[in-house]
Parts: sequence; C-alpha cells; structure tokens
Amino acid sequence: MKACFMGLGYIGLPTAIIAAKHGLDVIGVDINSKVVEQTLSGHLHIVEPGLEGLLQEVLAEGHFTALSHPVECDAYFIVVPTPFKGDHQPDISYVKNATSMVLPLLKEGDLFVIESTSPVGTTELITDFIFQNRPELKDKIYIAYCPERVLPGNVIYELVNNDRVIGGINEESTTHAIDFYSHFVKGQLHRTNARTAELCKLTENSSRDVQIAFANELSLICEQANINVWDLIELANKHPRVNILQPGCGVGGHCIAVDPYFITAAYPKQAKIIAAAREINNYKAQWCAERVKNAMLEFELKNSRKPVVAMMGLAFKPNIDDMRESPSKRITTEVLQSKNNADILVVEPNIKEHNVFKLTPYIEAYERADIVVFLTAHNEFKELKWSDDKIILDFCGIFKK
Ligand code: SAJ
Repeated sequence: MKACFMGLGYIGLPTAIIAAKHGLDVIGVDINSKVVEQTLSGHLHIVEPGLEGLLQEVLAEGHFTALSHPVECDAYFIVVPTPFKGDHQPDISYVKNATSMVLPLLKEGDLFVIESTSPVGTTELITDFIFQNRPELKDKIYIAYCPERVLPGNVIYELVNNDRVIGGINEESTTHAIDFYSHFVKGQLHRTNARTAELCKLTENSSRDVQIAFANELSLICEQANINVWDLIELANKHPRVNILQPGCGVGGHCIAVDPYFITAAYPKQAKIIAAAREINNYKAQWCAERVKNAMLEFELKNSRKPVVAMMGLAFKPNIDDMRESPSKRITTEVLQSKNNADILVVEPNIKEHNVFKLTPYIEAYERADIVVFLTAHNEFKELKWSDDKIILDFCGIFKK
C-alpha cells in the first residue's frame, strides 16, 4: 500500500510519519520547496515533541520521502489548510488545488480521503469535481472524509489513540477508508457518511467554543456582581452534572476560533448560539484591552506619571509558542498602539525573540511593572507571588483573585 499525503503541515506531516512508521510506504507532498527540503534533511518545520526522531527513523528505513509533486500511489489524503476569506466565508481553494494535482494520477481501486476541516458538502463537491474530470472512474474509486482531532503538543499519542469518525460517499468507500486507518489507529473508527463526518468536526470545535463563551460570559457577569468567577465556577462544578470551562482573554488558535464560522456562514438562520459564542469570545479580548487602557489612565491620574505595564503572555494558550489568532497578542498590540508613552513590557517565555515585540524576561517585567496583565496562563507565571503594591489584571486565572 503506497499512500500520498498532500500537505506537510501540523497534521499532514505527523500523520504521514506515523503511517510510515506502521509499515506503509508514504510520500509527503508540499508545494513549499523549503518544507520539502527541510523534511528530507530530517528536520521539522513545525514544533511537535518527539516527532523529529520519528521523521529521521522513517527516512532511514526508506518508508517515507517528501516531494513537491505527487506520484502514483494507491491512496491519497488531502491535508491542506481551509482558512476563511472576507466575511468569514470558508475558502476550500487549497483542497481543490491539491485534488487537481492528484487528479491525473487516480486509477481504479484508489482511495481518496479529505482530512482538512471543511464546510458541509465539500466531499460531495470534490467528488463531482473528480468525476467531471475523470468520468471513467465513477463508482470505481473510494472517496471519504476523515477529520483529525489531535491536540498540538500531544500529536503522536493522539493520532494513534483517539477515536476517529470516517464518512464515505458510499458504504464501500467508508469500509476502504476504515481499512486504511486501522493500519495505525488504535482508537475506534466510527462509520458514518461524508456530510455527518464534516459537520462532526465543526461540531466538536464549536461545542468547545460555546462552552468557553459561557465561562467568558460568567466572567463579565461576575465583574458587575463583584463575585470571584474562579470560585464561582469551582463551586458550580461540584454539581455532578455541571462542568464549566475556564474564562480567559478570548479564544485563539487556528481551529476553535475559525471552525464555527464554517457553520454560521452556511446556516446563519439556525446557528444562533454558535454565532453568539464567537461574538462573546471575540468581545472578551476587546473588553480586556479596554480594562488595561482604563487601568493605565486611572494610574496616571492618581500618580501623576505614566505606569510601567507588563503584558504577560502572547501565545494563544498556555505553555506553547503558537501565536496564531492569539487574543493575547491582539490585546498587547492594542495596548501598545494606545500606549501614550507608558512603558509597556511584553513577555512571552516560550520564544527567544519576536520580529514585532521587544521581549522582557518575565521576572524582570513582573518586578518592574506597576500594572501586571496576565493574558496567557503559562506555568512560569504561577510561580510569581501576589503583590499588593501592584495593580494586577488577572484575565486567565494565575492567582484566581
Ligand atoms: N480556552 C479557554 N478556556 C478553556 C479552554 C481553552 O479560554 O477552558 C482557550 C485557549 O486559551 C485557547 C482556545 O481556547 O485560546 C483553544 O484552545 P484549546 O486547547 O481548547 O484547543 P486547540 O485549538 O489547541 O485544539 C482544538 C481541539 N478541539 C477540541 O478540544 C474540541 C483539538 O482536539 C482539535 O484537533 C483542534 O482544535 C483542531 O485541530 O481542530
């Protein structure tokens, strides 16, 4: 069995490597020649613990290679980004382009799987596209949708152990796709159809977005009611059927802050809670930025000098270096733009340098600051001691005060 993975990003590269590690012959394709070169040299262009060693092993064993163009295989996997364009409309042009590249190589009996997060109906659309161009293959190839569910940082474990949902355009396609994934997935492989599998992926991330929005809404209510939101949630969660997530300064990353729009764009009349959750989570970042700016003004009025402000954390979630769609970064940018000559110290312990922000070590920033703003709950910050001399805006629950 020879498999071709189109796209060597955060999901395509680890999946290709894991498949090769389980004895399949795998070709990884990326249109970025630098990614191909770096991968062939045994080095990762993404951050994922433990993956580089596995890459070097599969290269040495001869089960994996990287190319800029696909070659003839038995199974093809589309693992390219699906960003949104303009007014939060999904952009499936990468999926279409990757499909165009494999189109001339498809032959009877092949398996074709889309893994990219996609709006409902994409697999049917791509199926039509394939058969319009290769009508002789109708009913002779197997087509399915199989989304990933892995958490960055724990990808090697989760790729193998998580359950997966697999939806073919017909029963035979589902069966063929399940046969393929059972080469390396120990979790259960659940059968469904392509449309359900597509919406299932969007549902999982929208569900988390809605739950985080609930926690963020509570934090706004508690601010008005003068109640500690962290205590409130801890107490409410003592109920056997309540499990509220944690508030923060918004929702970031390339999945949860993006995928719900694939539902709201297609079903605007029905997707009320999902749309409201996006609004609440986006608003929370704006609200945090306003709180910081107000605290700076109050400090200046009271002390007749500009404050020193520490912005603690840029990454979109704790203990990683990923800043995509990060609300912490957005808030920091807004505060910097309005800084009014105040001294703003930017902190991100998980990176050495940044091309826009001048970084300050976290202990130094904490000690020097009059106003400390906790944006991302990195472990390092939890070692700091509360100080009554400072104004502390704890948006992510470092001290839970
Ligand atoms: N967040 C909160 N409060 C919480 C939990 C998270 O504010 O209680 C925030 C984080 O700070 C972050 C954002 O939510 O800004 C997203 O972080 P996350 O850890 O919830 O999720 P991601 O984006 O790293 O990964 C998600 C996962 N999906 C679900 O948990 C349903 C992962 O399993 C998916 O594979 C991934 O999206 C993806 O690729 O779609």
